[in-house]
Amino acid sequence: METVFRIADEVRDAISAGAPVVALETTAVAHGFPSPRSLEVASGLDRAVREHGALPAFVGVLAGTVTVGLERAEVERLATGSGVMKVSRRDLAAAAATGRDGATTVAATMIAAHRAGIAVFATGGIGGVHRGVDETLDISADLEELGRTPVAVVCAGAKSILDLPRTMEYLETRGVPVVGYDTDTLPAFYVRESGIAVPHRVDDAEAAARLIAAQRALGLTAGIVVANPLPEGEALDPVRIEAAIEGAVGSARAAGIGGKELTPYLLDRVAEATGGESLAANAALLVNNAGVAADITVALAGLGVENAPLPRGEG
Ligand code: PSU
Ligand code: MN
Repeated sequence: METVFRIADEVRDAISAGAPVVALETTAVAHGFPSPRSLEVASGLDRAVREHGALPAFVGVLAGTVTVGLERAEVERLATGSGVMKVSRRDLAAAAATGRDGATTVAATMIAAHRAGIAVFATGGIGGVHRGVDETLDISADLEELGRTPVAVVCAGAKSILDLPRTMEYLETRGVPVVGYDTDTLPAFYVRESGIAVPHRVDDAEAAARLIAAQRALGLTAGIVVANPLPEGEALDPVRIEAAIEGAVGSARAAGIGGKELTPYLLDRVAEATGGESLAANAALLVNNAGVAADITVALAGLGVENAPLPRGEG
């Protein structure tokens, strides 16, 4: 069998040297934006991480190899290619065995980041408990992953395409700290506040790093959600966005959309209903989260926190 897992040399060297590295996912880029916008977003993420003093490590699947630290051309291949799989935990082995290209979700990116020894990962929004869960049992694998894999995920909360109160309950059950970054409520992606209180708050990157370090020192194996509201000027009108989301959830139900197709379907409908606005906000918050994630990794390095040891026998 071909190599199923690979860490780019530059990323491996940085991790070994204890230098700050931020993992980045590819599903939000490849399935969240049409090309060529997806390429601009990828470049923006790369630049933000570097400007904040860390090394970016995009994660994705290239012809069946789960790769940490994609080259620019490889990110472009996933961002513009057709037939790129959306790969979550349950899809990793199939993608590897069949030699497919795939963009990794939050769950799959966490797995790869942890295996590489990267402690912090930036994304847009995490998956969660879907509205109508009583009938569908649709709960994103992202939540289970957060419950079992010790990677801190910097995000703008979750979109209200989800059932946010139930998403918070689920994270509580799985023992995942949800930490407001300079906020007391869960951000809801396009808007800065959901009105749902978060259990913990940090006011800067140093405080976030201390919390991550304490979680590790205690030997707790859950991930951490660092919930960072999008920049003030980028927030969308809450009434308008809620209407777009209601419409999207209704049409998904009518069309019988479920499983892994549901999240991308809802995101497309919301983008359609808001014109370019939702995409602009999405791009801005991704880049903003990448900068904060880099600040946190720099602070972690300052605390002398080692990345997780590299697993044996990988090349
Ligand atoms: N939520 C967003 N934007 C996204 C996603 C979720 O606001 O791009 C993507 C992420 O990659 C996330 C995945 O991990 O969708 C969750 O999909 P599912 O609900 O099928 O687990
Ligand atoms: Mn699902």
